[in-house]
Amino acid sequence: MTLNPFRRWLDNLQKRRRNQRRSQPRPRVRLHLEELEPRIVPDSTGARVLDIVPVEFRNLPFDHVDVRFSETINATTFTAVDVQITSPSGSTIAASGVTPLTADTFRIAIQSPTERGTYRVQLGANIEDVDGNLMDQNQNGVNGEATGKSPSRIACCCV
Ligand SMILES: [Ca+2]
Ligand SMILES: [Ca+2]
Repeated sequence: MTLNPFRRWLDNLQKRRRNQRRSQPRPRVRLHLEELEPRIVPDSTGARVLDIVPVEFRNLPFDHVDVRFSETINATTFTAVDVQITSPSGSTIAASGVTPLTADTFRIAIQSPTERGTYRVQLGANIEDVDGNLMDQNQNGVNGEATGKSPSRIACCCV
C-alpha cells in the first residue's frame, strides 16, 4: 500500500490549498446599477405625404384637397407656394391657401377648375417637420431633394 501515503499527502495538499484560497481575501466585485437616463434621439427624418384625398370628384365642387403627412409639420413652412397642381391640359391650377386641420393634415384650397380629367398634385420639398427637416418623400435619407417631392397624386374632376 504505497499509494495510500501518497494519496494522503495529495489530499492534504489539496485541502491546504483550498483552505488557503478560502482564507485569502477575495476581491469584492460590486455591481453598481444605474438607472438609464431618458435620451432624446434627434429627429433627422423628413416627412412624406401619406394621403391626398379625395382622389375623385364627381359632380361636386372641386375646391380643395386634403393632404396627410407622416408626421407633425411646421405649419409656417407649408404654404400655397409648396403646391403644384396641373390640369389635364397641362395648365397650372393655383392653390389659394393652405389651412392646418390637424398637426399632420392640411387642406389646400384651390380655384375650382373647369376641365374634366386627371389632375396632378405635387407637394414639397421645402415643407419642414417640427425639427426643421425638409421632406424626404422617397425615404432615401436625403431631405429636401427636388426629386423628393410627393409623387403625383391623381384627382379626377367632373365638372
Ligand atoms: Ca421628422
Ligand atoms: Ca429624399
